[in-house]
Amino acid sequence: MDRDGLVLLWRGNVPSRSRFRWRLAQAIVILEKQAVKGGTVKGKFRLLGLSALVFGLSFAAFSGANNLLVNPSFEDGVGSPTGWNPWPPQAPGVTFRWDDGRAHSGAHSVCVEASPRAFGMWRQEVPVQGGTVYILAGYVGFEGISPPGHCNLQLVFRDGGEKILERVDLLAHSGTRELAYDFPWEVMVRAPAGAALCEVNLFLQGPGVAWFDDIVFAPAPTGDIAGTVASGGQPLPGVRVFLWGDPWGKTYEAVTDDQGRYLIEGVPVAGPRYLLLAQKGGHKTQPIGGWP
Ligand SMILES: [Ca+2]
Repeated sequence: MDRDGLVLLWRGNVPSRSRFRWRLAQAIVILEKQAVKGGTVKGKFRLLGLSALVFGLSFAAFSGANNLLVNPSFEDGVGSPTGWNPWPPQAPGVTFRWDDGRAHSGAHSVCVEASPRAFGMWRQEVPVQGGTVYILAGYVGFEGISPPGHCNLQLVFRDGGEKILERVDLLAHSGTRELAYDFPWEVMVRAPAGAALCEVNLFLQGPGVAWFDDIVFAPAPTGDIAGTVASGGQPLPGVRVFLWGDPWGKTYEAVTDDQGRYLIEGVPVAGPRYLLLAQKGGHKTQPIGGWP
């Protein structure tokens, strides 16, 4: 921070290998500090009401309450899994199976087997809203995949006219592995503006075999961040407070009221990789807080 009047209240952990990879947030953070040239700025904030959401996220995701996918565990269907379609429909060198011999939960998963350079995927299309942050996770297993062959979960966002707006490929796998959870921290991505539809693709490029089970595609839980900013023990009105980080893809902003209070609403629970900043003329730049 090198601008006068911009105070770093707290900064989250940023060890990501991918901009879509997140750890869960600390539920409560309180900061107090710190003398700066030209005045004392004291910042406090806490995450309100997030702890249950945060710590329940991995399990809540599988409760089905928020999952937008139909038949995410592939247990329903007659002859083929309800809600899911193989694509492309005619794919030389590709076999699609509704597998009853391997599963993470229940009795079924879906399977794709492909010869070298052939590719195929199980697909479900889901209505989405541009600007909303979604989580994606699921169980992926594979056998005998040789690079450049790979399998992964994939999102393709389209507008109302079906034009592709953005494609998001999660970590690609090759080799052999039993069904295991992708991704332990969940992956979050903001739907681009104008998005109306998202394909959730369970993708394989051969050679090899891939299995998928218990897929979750859901709006990320959100919470509010509130706190106060004070100077010399007195509430400081008119302070601009920013929350800034990926994968939100935008800055959340609030201005403190005459009691020095601010409230930032509807923030996706995707911490703790973000910066919380406060800015007011007459106060000097000063880092506070640090790595949790
Ligand atoms: Ca299943």
